[in-house]
This record gives sequence, structure tokens and C-alpha cells, in this order.
Amino acid sequence: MSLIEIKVPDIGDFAEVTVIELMVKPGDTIKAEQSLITVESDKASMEIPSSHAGVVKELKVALGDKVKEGSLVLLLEAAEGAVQPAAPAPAPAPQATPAAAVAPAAAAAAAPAAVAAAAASAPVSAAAVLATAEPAHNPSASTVGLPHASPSVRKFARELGVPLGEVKGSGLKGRITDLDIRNFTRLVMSGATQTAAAAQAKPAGGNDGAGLGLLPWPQVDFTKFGPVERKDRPRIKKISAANLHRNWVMIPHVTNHDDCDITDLEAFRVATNKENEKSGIKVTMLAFLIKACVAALKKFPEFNSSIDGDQLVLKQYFHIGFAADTPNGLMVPVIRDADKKGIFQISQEMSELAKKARDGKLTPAEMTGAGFTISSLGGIGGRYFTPIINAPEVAILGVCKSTIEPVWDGKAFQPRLMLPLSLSWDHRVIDGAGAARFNVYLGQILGDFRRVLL
Ligand code: CAO
Repeated sequence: MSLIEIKVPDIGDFAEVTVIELMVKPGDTIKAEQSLITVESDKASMEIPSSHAGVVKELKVALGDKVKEGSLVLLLEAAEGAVQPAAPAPAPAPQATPAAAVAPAAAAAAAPAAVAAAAASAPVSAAAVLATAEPAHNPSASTVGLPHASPSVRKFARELGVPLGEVKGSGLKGRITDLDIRNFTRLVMSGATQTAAAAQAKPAGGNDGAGLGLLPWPQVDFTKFGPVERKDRPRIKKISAANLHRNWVMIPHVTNHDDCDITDLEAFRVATNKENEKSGIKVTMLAFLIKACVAALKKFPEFNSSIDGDQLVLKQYFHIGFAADTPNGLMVPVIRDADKKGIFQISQEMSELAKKARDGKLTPAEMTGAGFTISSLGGIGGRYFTPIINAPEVAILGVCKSTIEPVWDGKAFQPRLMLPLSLSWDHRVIDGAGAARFNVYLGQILGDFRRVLL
């Protein structure tokens, strides 16, 4: 047994670094290459390994000490027959700093450390992630006591919100490395695994509120309260639910409610249907609404737009979607180029598309491309509602059942047919004043359709 001095090896371009972690203490039996201390510069942290196996006799550094190449770290009673390893190299443990910042240290490091540094900074292929998937996550791991990881790795995990107790370390003695944190994050983001908190928060409906910091979905055994029947949710309902949920959460919705006088328009619609009884085409209020919306979209083009990063895409076409209630759930067929079509053509296409929707025969092309959507509950009833915008559109018009109401004309109350409108709009694109103007203009057109010609 001989007492040997373990010193700080070549640490590349760093003149002086600070000791931020002591990973061994006197009396510890260590292996060659085992990390002894962690040092940190302003750009990266590194673990200083031992060149020999043996028993630590005396530590020669303390937390906060400044050290450089050649500084004495500890005295080691070398194990008999210990293999004389090559000069050990510090293992860089880069934080969230760019790869370039740690490049000098990595270049000076031995192969494994260089590989770790490169892997930590380079995009990892799916195959690489899968290859490390097994040890990266262990949700059942005990969280008692601090996980074995350097301060920089803990800091990195804190920044990403990674629960260290669930990460399985691939380093020496199960030490969690920077790469383990990155791999864990990639697996969670790809959906290949989930954190214990997310698993706990998973509601029966399948939507996960954990990312929003919400309470877990209530888990209730309904049979405790009475008999129940379980039914599979139709595929269309599940698809539209996911879309509606995303749109509701991601778009800052505001809804403006208004009423407009459609007394004269309704009289015209009824007369038109009477005159054209034999044509087999029935004109409903929705066809007029589509035409009126086209006029309003022409006057207020931002309502016919989509957000694309820092840009707004203003559409020069007028494709209008309309919500159709079907036995399998909500569908939104699209009337293309509504600006170029008359009321009869729109009515006919609407009735064909609505039938196809009910029969489950709509093609994807018939359901895509809308720049604006109308959801009419006029045939059913109700007063107002707050329709959810159909992303990537930025507005949707909800319409309810028209009713005769007393309207003051300046001298007396007159019985007028009033149509309730509910316009939901994306506040990232549209302001309240613009929305109010849109509704007012729409009301003016529906009140007197000759305005479309102006
Ligand atoms: N006020 C008063 N009556 C109205 C009206 C209104 N705003 N809109 C329609 N009506 C009347 C129609 O004139 C028709 O009356 P008659 O049978 O006496 O002629 C009756 O209501 C039924 O109309 P309709 O619903 O068949 O036709 P439509 O063109 O108005 O609507 C369609 C077609 C496909 C949009 C509709 O059937 C539908 O599915 N609506 C539901 C949309 C929906 O679910 N929206 C909610 C989405 S959010 O979950």
C-alpha cells in the first residue's frame, strides 16, 4: 500500500475553476476513474476522476476552493495491484449552455467524456433515444433521499422541470448525468413515457391536465351512487373533442353577442320558397347568413385570416364552413367560393353536404379549407352561446333561433323578428371594437340585403 497524491488533471482552457461538490470523503473505497469532486467554471461543470483505485485518506480541497491543473485533490492509499490507468480526464457536465461553450474542455477530454458531451449537445436520433430508453425512466424509483447527481445536473433538471427521482442514472453508481436528463425529457415529450405526476393526473377522458398544473381529474366509482351504463365514444366525437379542446385552450376567445332585425329578410325567404316550391330547393336563413358573412369578411379581412408565426395570412378566397349536427357527432362541411355562388346554389350544396355529413360520407376535401365558420342552432332553439373557433380560423359566428320581439322605432314598439348572433373571435388577431363593427355591419346587411351591393 502506498500513499499517492491525486491532482487536478489537464482541464483544457480553464485557468481556475471552483470546487462545487465533494463526491467522496475520507475512508471511502473508490475505483479508478471514479469522480471525486465537481468543479465549475462560468461556462461548464466537470467531474474530476481518480487516476487510481484505493481508500481516500485525506481530502485536500473544500467546497468553494479555487483549483487548477496540478492542484492537490486528495491523498489516496492505493489498492494493491491497482492497474495504472492512463491519465484521467475530467468529464464535462455541460449545463444549458451552448455546445460551443464547452468545446475546449471536450476537446481535451478522453473519448467517453467527449462522446457524452457531443451526445448531450447534438440532436439525438430516434434510434439513439430508444437505445437509452430503458434506463432513462423509472417511475417506481424511491424518491427518499437526494438522487445521485451533480449540482449542475440538478440545476439542469430543475430548469426543465424533470423529477430527478424518476430518472435512472446511467453513470457510475447510478449517477444521473446530463444525458440522462435530456433522454428523459425527450421520452416524455415524445409520449413514450410520462412522469408519475402526469400519470396520476390522467383523467378517464384521456386529457391530461398535468402540463397546466391542474388538479388530477376526479376518479369516481359512479356505481357507488346508482346504476350506470358504459358506452364507447364514437370516433368522430373523440376526434372533434381533441380539436375542440386544443382550440379552447390555445385561442384567447372572446364572444360578442348581438341581435339583428331579419323581419324583411325572413318575409323574402318565405316568399322565395313559395315561388320556387317546384324546384325542390329549400332556402333557409343559413344560406343568407353565408352570403352576408362573405360581405362582412370582404369589409373586415382579418376575420378571414390565420396566424402563421409572426405573420397573418389574409385569405383572398371565401370558403365558409358550417357546423352540422350528425348522429355521430359534429362535422363541419365547407361551401367553397361562396362569394361566387347565389343563394339557390348555396342552399342546394348545403343540403347535399349536410346529408353527406349525416350519412358519414363527407370526403376530407369537403371538410377542409374554410376561412370562417357558422354554427347555426336556429332550427333548434336557444338564445346565445359561445362557439369555439375552428383553428386555424380566427372567428366563428353562432346563430340561434329568431323570435318576434318588441322593438322601439322612436315612436312605438314594433313587433320585429330578431336573430341572436354570437361572434367568437381570436383576441390575438381581432380587437373588441373590430368585432363589434363586424356584428353591426352583418346586422345591417341582414336587415337590408341591398347593402351587399354598395
Ligand atoms: N331562426 C328561426 N328558425 C330557423 C333558424 C333561425 N335562425 N334557422 C333555421 N330555422 C328553421 C328553418 O327555417 C327550418 O324551418 P322549417 O322546417 O319550418 O322550414 C328549421 O329551422 C330547420 O332548419 P334546418 O336546421 O334544417 O336548416 P338550416 O339550414 O338552418 O341548418 C344545418 C342546416 C345542417 C346547419 C342544421 O341542420 C344543423 O345541423 N344545425 C346544428 C349545428 C350545430 O350543431 N351547431 C353547434 C355546433 S357547437 O357544438
